[in-house]
Amino acid sequence: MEHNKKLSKMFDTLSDALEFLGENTFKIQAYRKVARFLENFPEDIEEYYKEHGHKGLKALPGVGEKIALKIEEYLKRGTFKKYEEVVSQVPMGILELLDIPGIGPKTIKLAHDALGVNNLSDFKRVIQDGSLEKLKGMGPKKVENIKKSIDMYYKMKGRIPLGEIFPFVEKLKEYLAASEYVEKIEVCGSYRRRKETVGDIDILCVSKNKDAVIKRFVNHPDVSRILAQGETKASCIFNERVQVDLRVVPESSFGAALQYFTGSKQHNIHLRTLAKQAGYKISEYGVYKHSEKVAGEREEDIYGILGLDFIPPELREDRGEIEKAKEHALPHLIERSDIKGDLHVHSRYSDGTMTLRELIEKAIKMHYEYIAVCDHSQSARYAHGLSIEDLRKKNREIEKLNEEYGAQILLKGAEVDILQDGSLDYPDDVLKELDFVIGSVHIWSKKEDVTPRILKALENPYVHTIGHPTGRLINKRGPYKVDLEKVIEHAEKLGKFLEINAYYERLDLNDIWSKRAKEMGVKLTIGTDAHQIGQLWMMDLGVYVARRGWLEKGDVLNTLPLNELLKTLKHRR
Ligand code: DGT
Ligand code: CA
Ligand code: CA
Ligand code: ZN
Repeated sequence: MEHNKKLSKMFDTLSDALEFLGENTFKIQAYRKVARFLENFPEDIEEYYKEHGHKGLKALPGVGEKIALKIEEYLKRGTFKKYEEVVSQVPMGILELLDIPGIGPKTIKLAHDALGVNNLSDFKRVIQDGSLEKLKGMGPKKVENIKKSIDMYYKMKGRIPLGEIFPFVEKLKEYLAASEYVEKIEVCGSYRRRKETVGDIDILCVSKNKDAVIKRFVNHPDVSRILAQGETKASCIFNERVQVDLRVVPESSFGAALQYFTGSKQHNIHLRTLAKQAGYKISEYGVYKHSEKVAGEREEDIYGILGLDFIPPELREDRGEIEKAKEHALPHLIERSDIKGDLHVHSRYSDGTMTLRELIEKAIKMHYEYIAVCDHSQSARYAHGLSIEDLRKKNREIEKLNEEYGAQILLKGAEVDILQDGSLDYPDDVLKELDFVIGSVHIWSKKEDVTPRILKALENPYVHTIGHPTGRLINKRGPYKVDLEKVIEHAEKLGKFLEINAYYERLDLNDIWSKRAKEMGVKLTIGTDAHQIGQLWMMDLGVYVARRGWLEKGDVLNTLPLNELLKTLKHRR
């Protein structure tokens, strides 16, 4: 799918560049449409082209003769002439600016034409000195939003969403573990703590042949650059995107190194202070008392010797876990195996690619008791929302399939838009026919506070949970304006739930807000928001968020077996 992504990005850049150059809008719209289509196209465009040829390309929505030729050219030579031509007319610094989500080509063009802005540092200067604000059509509000977008861009640049890197890291670990010389291997750092984004990847291993392991590492086919290569350490950039550090340590200090390099830094600092008070010294080599080594091989012992219970990596953020470990009062964290089903997936009925039959088969494969099929509602034109008639048709198909499989595996669900006035996008008598209802805000204006809409939606007796409660997209856009304390309070009062959306770019609610919800007495539902069969694994990511949020099995609705789940869902009405 690399080609889909890259080509989609190229069409986006092409449209941005054309817009910056002041070209005709019809073409630009066409390129943008293709970019969006490719982003979501479930098949590999190269495979598709091999099978269906030029004619097949033209059959795709938004693809005419000219665009088909561009795609073909790209598949042959990795780029296309139109792209090269246009992009070469735009200064490099402008291209970077165009890449920042939240700053449009029109604004950049304006700043370029009127103030000579050619790159990000020019742009920051004209924000600082107030000259951007004075331009026609700008003003303080707009500039404020641009500032926020730049901050976000800086903050996120380089940090990679956990879910994006996860499959790669697991494969790399397997690749290294396959060496006969690797005795133990563990990925540590923020990755092991399952933080929502990671800066770099830290791998630790034990080996009797350090040299062979380091060679195997730097010779991996995906290495684009070797940054450092020593006797016990190496650092490489993989796929021009992510830095991986490998350290080979002796068996006798593996536990200490694991503890040290898992972090977080704050957690380690706190732990060291505690150790000092008890007369110990901790380092990446072990725990020492009067220069005698008293622990180091096993990670549990590092905590044990200080009188602490073992602290799961997801909790190691210095948010009170060390105190709780001392009191033997750590939460018993939820496990992936506690999850009995997925409470948010989309089917082909709306904007997903899965048939209901594929979903039921997948549920069985994953040992799920249920999957709630929550397609978009009628006014969600952007996502092929279902008319009432189609929703009912889908419900009947679900009933028939469940009957065929002899169990209520697919639940009749919907992800219903919370409309401008807080009402829901289906009438109550339609919602009543559903097993599970998610209310979501999908459309909002920048200045709008959506809190009243969500509070009102919670009051609808048929709504069970609020989908992706903040609307943020990691690295792409911040949350909408919402007072989550109020939302949680209201959900608690009404006995409603809130969602941990496990889609890798959302992870919404996040760890901190999930913890807050639990503290305030609200349970969470976890759903992947999968649109394709290859996305249901993201339940893992949702469980990581829950664990980082200190949640236990009882805090998550979809740990319930089917019968109890259905009882709970009905009871809430
Ligand atoms: P990242 O890579 O930004 O997502 O975050 P981490 O937590 O993986 O941080 P990284 O890669 O810089 O370092 C890995 C671990 O090494 C970190 O979690 C804790 C440990 N560490 C790094 N620097 C220090 C330090 O100055 N003091 C202490 N106590 N530990 C450190
Ligand atoms: Ca790291
Ligand atoms: Ca590192
Ligand atoms: Zn949604």
